[in-house]
Amino acid sequence: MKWLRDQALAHIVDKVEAGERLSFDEGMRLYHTRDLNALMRLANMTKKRLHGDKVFFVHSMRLEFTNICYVGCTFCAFAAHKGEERAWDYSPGEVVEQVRRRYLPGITELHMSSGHHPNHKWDYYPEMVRGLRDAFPDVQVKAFTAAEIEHFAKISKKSTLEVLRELQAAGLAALPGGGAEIFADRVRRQVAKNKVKADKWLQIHREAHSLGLRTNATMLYGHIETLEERLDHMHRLRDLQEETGGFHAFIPLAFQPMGNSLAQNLGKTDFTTGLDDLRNLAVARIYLDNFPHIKGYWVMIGSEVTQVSLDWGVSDIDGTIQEEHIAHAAGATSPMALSQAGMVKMIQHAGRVPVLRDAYYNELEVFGRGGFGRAGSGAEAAD
Ligand code: V47
Repeated sequence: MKWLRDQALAHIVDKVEAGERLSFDEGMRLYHTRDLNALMRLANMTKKRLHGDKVFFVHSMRLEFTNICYVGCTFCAFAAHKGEERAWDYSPGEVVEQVRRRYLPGITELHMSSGHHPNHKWDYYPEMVRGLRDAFPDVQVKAFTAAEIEHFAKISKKSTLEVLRELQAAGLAALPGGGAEIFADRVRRQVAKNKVKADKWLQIHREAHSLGLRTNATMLYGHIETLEERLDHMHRLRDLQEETGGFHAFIPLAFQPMGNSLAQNLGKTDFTTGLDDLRNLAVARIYLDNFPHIKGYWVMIGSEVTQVSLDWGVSDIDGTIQEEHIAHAAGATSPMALSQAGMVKMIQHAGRVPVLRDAYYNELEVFGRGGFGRAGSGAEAAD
């Protein structure tokens, strides 16, 4: 292979070409290689085998129904205490009103996750989902992280399985992947010591999959975790996916360093670098061979790196979003929203085929390749 400079990857190239699963040590070799061209090619090869040139996105809306939270994760700049001026807390009726106010025709996914509110009773949550389903029957509600599901189980004195079942009956379509952070105990104790434990997070996703609810998985990186701890996180997800097949997407979340005590205590003011983001996405694509999608999350890595990531294994770039507060509270410099036309252009100019999906990954519209190769052009070009 002319293009391979790091001969330590030769065996990995053979395995990826044959569609074989990598061991932990091989995954670590990918994290350490300086042969970025080879890493990119391997990720691209894996992505192409699954999706060809298609890249998925969703016309979506984000809503955080409260920022009041008692948990105290050290990376979080979003949470507020009750009574603070910047705190907000919508009733189920206000949630419906907020969605109505921001709704744009064609939106299919509503992504909601929020703080662990100290006072809301359990009924508040299924009532909110039912209200949304009745008011917007065409919108699929992807809501509540496994951390929130555990919180609901505590306040309702129900099992997490029962909580999931009742939310599903109320109209919940899928679970987002938040609350995973880093599974390794050493890190979890320092960044999210009062939140759902790693095994419980995995168990809740296992239960959701058993009910037919599809879910996502995230990983918060770029703070105090080691590369081994990142790969260990992926390894645990790969094992669960092997068991259930219920994950849609893996989403690395780049640490945003403003306004949170973790960054302050580390004296950290810098963001992850573009190459760290790309390497991480590529390793994820190659290592998580049983995950349908690796998502490039433009809110946290920016539109430019997200566009480049389409050559590094990414097959999904989330959605139009409308308004986002978790990353922006922590210093994200990305815009609050992208237009559908902007997302199509981003994908087309990377030489890929944009596919508008819904929350279940049904393909709603497949676009042409557009003006790839013609600078500044959005016009149709021959393939
Ligand atoms: O769980 C909080 C993270 C998550 C910071 O499932 C931070 O499609 C970086 O889960 N820097 C919520 N990250 C967002 C989330 C998500 C995002 C996009 C898509 C999906 C999906 C899910 O945000 C939290 C936490 O891990 N987070 N603070 C921060 N300072």
